[in-house]
Amino acid sequence: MNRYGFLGIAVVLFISVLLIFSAVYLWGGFAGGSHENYGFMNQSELSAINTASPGVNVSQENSTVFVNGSAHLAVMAGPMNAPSMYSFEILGVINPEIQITRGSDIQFTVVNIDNDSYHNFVLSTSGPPYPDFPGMEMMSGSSGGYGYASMTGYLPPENNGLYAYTNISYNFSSAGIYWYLCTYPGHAQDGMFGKILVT
Ligand SMILES: [Cu+2]
Repeated sequence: MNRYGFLGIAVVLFISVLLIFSAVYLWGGFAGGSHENYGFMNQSELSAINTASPGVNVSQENSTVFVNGSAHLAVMAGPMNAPSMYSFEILGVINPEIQITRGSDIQFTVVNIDNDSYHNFVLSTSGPPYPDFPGMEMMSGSSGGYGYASMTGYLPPENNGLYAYTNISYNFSSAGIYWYLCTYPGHAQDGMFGKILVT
């Protein structure tokens, strides 16, 4: 084999390694990253999940959602028809109080229905007032910070009729007060939060 043969083999090997690394990188980046952990649903799928599951009752006048036992709750982030875009909507109620019986496993399906902003959904033991960047303090766990129980990554805004969503489950094993909020800078500060009462 002459030197051009070796050169050819070297080039083929180089390109192969490059392709393999690219594939691993892209797969990891799109499928494995914690902040990419969401799917998309269309309008009819959204309508299908946005109903009260067994054990869930709503009081519009009291802005309260009652959950008796383990259940599923669909949470809409950034409803465009709300007085403020910094809102959650659960079963037609803006930033409702959620009352949960102790020991319940709640599966939240969080859907970003906003057409121009990212949102997330965080369960915390700390209530308002929230600072501009509550997420940083929750993550750091610094003293006087905001204890967080569970959180989703940021969901991108609606795009071409597709809504980003993710699921998050939490077992409310002890009685007390929790809060749900969006930690996108400024959102919780501007009112994107609600109370959870576990009894
Ligand atoms: Cu938000």
